[in-house]
Amino acid sequence: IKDCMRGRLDSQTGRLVLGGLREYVNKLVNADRIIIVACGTSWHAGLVAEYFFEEFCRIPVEVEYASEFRYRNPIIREGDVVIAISQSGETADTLAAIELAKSKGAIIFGVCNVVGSSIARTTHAGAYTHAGPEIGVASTKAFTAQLTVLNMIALIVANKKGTITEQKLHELLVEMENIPSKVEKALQLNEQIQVVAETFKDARNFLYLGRGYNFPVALEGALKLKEISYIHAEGYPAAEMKHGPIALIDEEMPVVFIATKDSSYEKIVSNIQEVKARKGRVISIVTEGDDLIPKMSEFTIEVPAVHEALMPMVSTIPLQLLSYHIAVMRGCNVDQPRNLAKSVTV
Ligand code: F1P
Repeated sequence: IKDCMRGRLDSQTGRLVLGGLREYVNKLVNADRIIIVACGTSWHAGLVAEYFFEEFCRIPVEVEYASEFRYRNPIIREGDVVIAISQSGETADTLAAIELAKSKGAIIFGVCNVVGSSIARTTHAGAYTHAGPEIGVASTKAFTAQLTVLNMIALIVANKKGTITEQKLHELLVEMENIPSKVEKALQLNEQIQVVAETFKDARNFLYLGRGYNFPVALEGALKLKEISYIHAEGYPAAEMKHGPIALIDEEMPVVFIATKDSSYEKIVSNIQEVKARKGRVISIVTEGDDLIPKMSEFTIEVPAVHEALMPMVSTIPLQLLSYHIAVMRGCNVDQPRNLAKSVTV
């Protein structure tokens, strides 16, 4: 994250700069709509960005699976701008989605980790995440870095559009600068999370629930568990639970709530009550100092407080650790999960 942010705040002028956006930045500022295309974890980063861009830039955002987008005949109008997100920069579906959007006249921004990768080369402008090489196949630190860069882009656009006050911008930038130390704190939860992993390592299913900015985090937590532990897991918006997944809950079902202190806190407390009433086993990720949700949970993991729009960068960490420990305890190869490739190039 430090690398992502380095040099992004011009110390002379105090202005935000992202060199890779070049002359195209005004396309984003004047965009009528942003279409984000990506796959897997990168798609989840895109979902977080949807919340962030809509809140601070007031630009409508659509987040598309590149693997679907490329095979339909999407409507792209003048004024639409595409952002493609990819860790490897080589994902075939994302590349094909970019080519399709380009053929319809769209301007494409890339958010890639691998410098000089195919996606980085084919986009008009963009920014690298500089997360360093992902050793394992499953994306982890790339996700945090993608969120950092996407937030930076959104803040630059919001600043230029005037949809964010100077005070709010300053507040978010200060919070962003503090994220690395908060991530470090979250990593120290390791031993606590090992205990949770030990308890649930033989579970056959997991449910992950979150609201608002933590909804994509729920999806990402479930994906990490599937990818490296081979346990069936579903991520869902907590508010959607009553429209179906609630039927799955019984005394065997671990339910991970990403329930940090934010504007939907009270609502998620009711969702936890609904799960408890059906004897589901509640594991909650909460903000440090929360004294209500821990009383309702079998296990509680506390993460440092942070602005809700930035929370995904912190609340994802315990979920990654949980998947990691469960995978190791089940004897799975965390770096090279079965059936998965680092770059899905077909
Ligand atoms: C997309 C992705 C990863 C996932 C796995 C397969 O890759 O779905 O999120 O962890 O490696 O590919 P990318 O386009 O972000 O490189």
